Amino acid sequence: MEKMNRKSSAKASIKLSEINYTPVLIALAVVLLTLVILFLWKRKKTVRSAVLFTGLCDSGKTFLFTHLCLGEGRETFTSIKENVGNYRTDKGHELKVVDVPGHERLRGKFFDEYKNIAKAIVYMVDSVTVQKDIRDVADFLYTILADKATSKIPVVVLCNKQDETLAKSETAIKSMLEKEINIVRQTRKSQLQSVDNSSSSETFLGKSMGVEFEFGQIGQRIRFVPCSAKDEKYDGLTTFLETL
Ligand SMILES: Nc1nc2c(ncn2[C@@H]2O[C@H](COP(=O)(O)OP(=O)(O)OP(=O)(O)O)[C@@H](O)[C@H]2O)c(=O)[nH]1
Ligand SMILES: [Mg+2]
Repeated sequence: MEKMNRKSSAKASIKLSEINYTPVLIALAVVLLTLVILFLWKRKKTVRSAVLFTGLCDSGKTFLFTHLCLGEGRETFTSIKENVGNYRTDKGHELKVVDVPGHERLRGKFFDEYKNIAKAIVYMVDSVTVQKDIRDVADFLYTILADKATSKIPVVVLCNKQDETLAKSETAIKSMLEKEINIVRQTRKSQLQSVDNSSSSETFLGKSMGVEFEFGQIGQRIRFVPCSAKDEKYDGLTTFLETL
């Protein structure tokens, strides 16, 4: 009996030593490598590294971008694609700046493309035409502020073209936008009621529908800064960029 047992255990040990583990080890290595690559890729995608210049057409985004990142003011044309450059702060900190087109058919698409890597948003406003375009200016700002992807990053509403005599001040622009956001909020609510909003990435802005909207009601850091890219007066913006 003991003889038989010894025989069978010898057979088993021979079989185990005969197994070739190389393919199993290769498969494990491949799985592990894929997981590491996926992890790194996802991390890279969500690293917030860019300052996003956005806003309506003609507000001066590309003009300011060329000043800040290329060190010169250039004649600009309506952008159809983004400009990416680097800005070095006074403290020597390098920041990636992305200037995206403001055309109504493009701005939403570009915002969606860059919102997950944005570490701050510069929302550029043409202070001369803001009153005429207030619906669009407020609507796009609402989209940005209500988006969960950007709700934790600071926003600067840069009130450009202050060199023009008809330019509205940053305080006037702020209160104009607060009034208009009440209307935008109402419109969005009715739109959401007519569709399934369970997967919406949009949050409600402000206290409640019955309370007039004020920027102070939202937790996000938002400031209104005057600017004239033409006269190279953008100290408020560069001071903000130092804090990033
Ligand atoms: N008066 C005045 N004009 C400015 C200022 N900044 C930009 N502009 C002018 O505004 C116009 C539009 O500027 P752009 O930089 O092309 O505007 P944009 O926001 O990039 O526009 P899109 O690319 O269409 O989204 C240009 O003619 C600029 O010269 C400013 O501070 N003052
Ligand atoms: Mg442009």
